[in-house]
Amino acid sequence: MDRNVRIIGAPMDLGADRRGVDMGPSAIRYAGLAEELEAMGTTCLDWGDVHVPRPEETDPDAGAPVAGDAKFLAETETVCTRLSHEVADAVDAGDLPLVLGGDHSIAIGTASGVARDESTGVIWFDAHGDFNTPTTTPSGNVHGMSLAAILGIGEFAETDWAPSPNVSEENVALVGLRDIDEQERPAIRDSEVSAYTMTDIDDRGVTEIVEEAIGVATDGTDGVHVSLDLDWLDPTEAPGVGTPVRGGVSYREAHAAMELIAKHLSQPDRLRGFELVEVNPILDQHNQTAELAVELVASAFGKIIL
Ligand code: B3U
Ligand code: MN
Ligand code: MN
Repeated sequence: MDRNVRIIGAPMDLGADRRGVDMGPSAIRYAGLAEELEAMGTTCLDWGDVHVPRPEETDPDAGAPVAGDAKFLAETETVCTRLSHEVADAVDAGDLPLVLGGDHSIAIGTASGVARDESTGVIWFDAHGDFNTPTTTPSGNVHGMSLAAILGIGEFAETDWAPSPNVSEENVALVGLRDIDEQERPAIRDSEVSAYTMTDIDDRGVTEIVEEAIGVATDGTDGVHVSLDLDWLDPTEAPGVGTPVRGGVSYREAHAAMELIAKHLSQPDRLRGFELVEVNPILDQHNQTAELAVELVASAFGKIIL
């Protein structure tokens, strides 16, 4: 990695039901993120965390500022707006922003900052589609809506902070899907995003699928943002996530995918942002999931085995 990596923590847990994911940034730092990247010859700058209000400080009766059910949406807007500025500053300085979540609702802020000035493809590694809207969500949790928000789908089209206009559906690839809600299915099918399920990975292998996803994200864009939800992996490898789903990618498949990111996006320099989300240390075993997250970033940033 030739550029400096700027680490930005987003200890957000308002977008998910289970507390604990707010400790994700600490757990990932404790797992040796900066040390691992420095050992690869990459300069790491730790910018600290953006402020996230505690649920106890907020007014649960304030109501969502859009129709439907979206818990803490006003607070999510505040946090994502802050995060978007931090990320855009990193990009402006020529650094690579590496955002540590927090639940996946922070992706709205990360994408907004990464794609503020340039057309950006997105690769979304996840068991879930995150394609719900406030009227289709079964849970009211914004972490299950973040990709729809970035794309300005449903009620999010009425907000000025959620959509990232420089991210087009045709340049978005979801990889690893295996848990889609009833109303998410037609929404994903009717959109222009490319969606790859675990069945696709079984059929065609992770290499072919990820290369295709990289092709989708780079087609006509200036750069690519990678959003990595740790529940993309099988829970045997990544137990420390809020909503584990059996049947995810293996340890080796995950590294193979990240190595392809390094191979295809480093020359020329097309990686514009990277985020790690949904690490929940309370549910983890000996910080295993945070350690895995560090390893995967190292692979994505070009760690050479020999
Ligand atoms: N699709 C469900 C569950 C979920 C989404 N993202 C996560 N879980 N991590 C929902 O609540 O929208
Ligand atoms: Mn997600
Ligand atoms: Mn997920």
